[in-house]
Amino acid sequence: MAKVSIPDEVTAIANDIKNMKIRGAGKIARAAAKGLLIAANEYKNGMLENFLSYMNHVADILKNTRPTAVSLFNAISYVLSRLEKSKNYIKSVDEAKLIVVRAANMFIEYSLNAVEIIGEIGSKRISNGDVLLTHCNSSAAIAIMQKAHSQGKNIKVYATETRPKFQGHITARALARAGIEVTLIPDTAVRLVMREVDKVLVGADTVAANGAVINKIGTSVIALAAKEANVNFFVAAETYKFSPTTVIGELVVIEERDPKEVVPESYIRKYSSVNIRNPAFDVTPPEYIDVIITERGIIPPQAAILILEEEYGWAIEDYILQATRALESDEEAVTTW
Ligand code: RUB
Repeated sequence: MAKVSIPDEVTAIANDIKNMKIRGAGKIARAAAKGLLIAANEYKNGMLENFLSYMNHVADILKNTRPTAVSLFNAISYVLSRLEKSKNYIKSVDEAKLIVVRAANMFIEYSLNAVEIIGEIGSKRISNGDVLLTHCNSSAAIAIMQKAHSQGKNIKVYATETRPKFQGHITARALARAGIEVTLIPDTAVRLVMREVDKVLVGADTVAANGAVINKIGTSVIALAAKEANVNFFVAAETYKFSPTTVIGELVVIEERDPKEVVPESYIRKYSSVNIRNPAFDVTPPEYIDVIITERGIIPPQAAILILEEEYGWAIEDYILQATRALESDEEAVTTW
């Protein structure tokens, strides 16, 4: 295919995801869908034969931004699988563009609706007088707290600062704006305040087939402290945060970000002989999670596989087929050798 340029607006979306101007797994997914929509609309004077590879190229640029949140990959495959499935029937570029635009809009609408439904369903698990603790900045978790508050439940929330990028400050301000009593604490104060907490409520970047939840770094330590104190640990996650590739045993990649987010650039020279690591996410095992609140209902983490089968059965079959073929060709290579 001749080199096709990507619209500036799409490049800007990819950059914003990478440098975290757009962040949070749900927002990232919606931004990726919007990127595909813009790219389709901007495809000019191209041949239909090239449209699919152009869209795959745009998808690769968007996928190459942040590796952990599976919502990004699921949003892209939601849109592109619809194009792929209808490619033998499409007769013009305009028809192909329409499929992408419709699918992207459908995903965005589904996603916004899912967060609202999670708010509704999750609020039923919050009682009047509850003290909650949340980590990082999750729209799904915030939707639950806001809904519970709007139902007249008197709740108090501890919000962790969430080093090193301090997304907890965004959460604290959003909750305060909504009229909820919120206390901002350093991440290191979690175990101390846990004795006052009734429920921990966090979001998710990825839910694995075994029910493990991948979320902002520090989440798993909070889960440990909650378990120790016998405090319920709730996760709010839309179904497009469930990872189909984990069904065939793929591991979730944990993003490691620039050390300058831990030690600011102006100080970094003083640390030239210090190793600095900045992992952005960690894994909370299913044993530490009481429930996952999805737009399809509340499930124990061990039922994650059922959501995956229902939502991604078609994709999983493809992955299994691909994995079997890869295995067979490996075996063939070994025997030939
Ligand atoms: C954000 C984060 C959030 C989840 C869920 O990490 O870990 O808890 O993405 O958010 P980062 P939401 O700031 O590194 O993107 O519920 O809004 O999808």
